[in-house]
Amino acid sequence: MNKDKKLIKLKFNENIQDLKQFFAKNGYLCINNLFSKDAIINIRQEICEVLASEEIICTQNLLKAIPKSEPYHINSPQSHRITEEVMKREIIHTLAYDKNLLNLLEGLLGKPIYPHPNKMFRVCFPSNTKSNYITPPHQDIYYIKGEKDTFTVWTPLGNYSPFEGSLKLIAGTHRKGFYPICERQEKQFLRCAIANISEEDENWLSADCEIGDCLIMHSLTIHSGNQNNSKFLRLSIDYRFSALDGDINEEQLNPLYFTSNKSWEEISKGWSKNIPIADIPKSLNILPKETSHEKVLEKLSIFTKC
Ligand SMILES: O=C(O)CCC(=O)C(=O)O
Repeated sequence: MNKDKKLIKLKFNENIQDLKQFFAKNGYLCINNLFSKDAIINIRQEICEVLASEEIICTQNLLKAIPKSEPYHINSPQSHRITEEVMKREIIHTLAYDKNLLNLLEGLLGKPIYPHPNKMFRVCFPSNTKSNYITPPHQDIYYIKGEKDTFTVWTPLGNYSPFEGSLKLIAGTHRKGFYPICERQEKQFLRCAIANISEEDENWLSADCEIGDCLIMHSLTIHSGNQNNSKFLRLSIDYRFSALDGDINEEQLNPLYFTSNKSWEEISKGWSKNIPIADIPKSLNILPKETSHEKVLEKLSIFTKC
């Protein structure tokens, strides 16, 4: 039984000043029913098709996502193949332009927002498989760099409680700067700079999510996966957004695993809508990926002073 307290869920059409105040204080917004359930189920279906074609899940009852293989390794040829196939699915990218989402993020930031072309999806295996497939505690700013006021939007592709491996976070950590990084422990499977914070900390809050919900976090908010105790894969996608006229790390403009995969032009061939994924707005200030964390932390934030 997971002993974490629960994240507070809010509605996207609540007063924007109230939402902004909540976000500035807590570093997160857990929004109920932001996306259409059909859109999320369609994304899930497409990811499941890719996983089935790689024999990761059983093809009968595709949407149940029962694994039939051991976890594949991040950065393995199989993981690159899966990523490329998933990223070719137009529907993964169109969701980042959802009107409700963009209105909400622009309302929080108070200026036009830019959906980062680089997107992630997660396949979290049950804890009874060989590897411990939990995302350890971290702050996204470590990887994303660019603007301090970058939003992570984590979207579950199923109904996930902490038992099924939903996300958890510590509210208010975005106001405490950069947490020291600790050594990777042997049991930790994912390549990730782990924030030095105890799993036993009593301030962890876990999400209890339904299809259509999403979790918006500040780039400095400490968050982590929960162990997936179910027998199904936990599937999710995560996007990043920041000011259209702000700094951005060049890596955020590329597809995931750019070096081993294809360009946006190749990935987006045949898409029906004109998603401006390869058109980089002139208003952005592109920073080299080697930019230091010190430089990023010098940036101002409208959310960290409350
Ligand atoms: O889904 C997960 O396990 C991790 C998600 C995450 O860390 C993120 O969206 O930044």
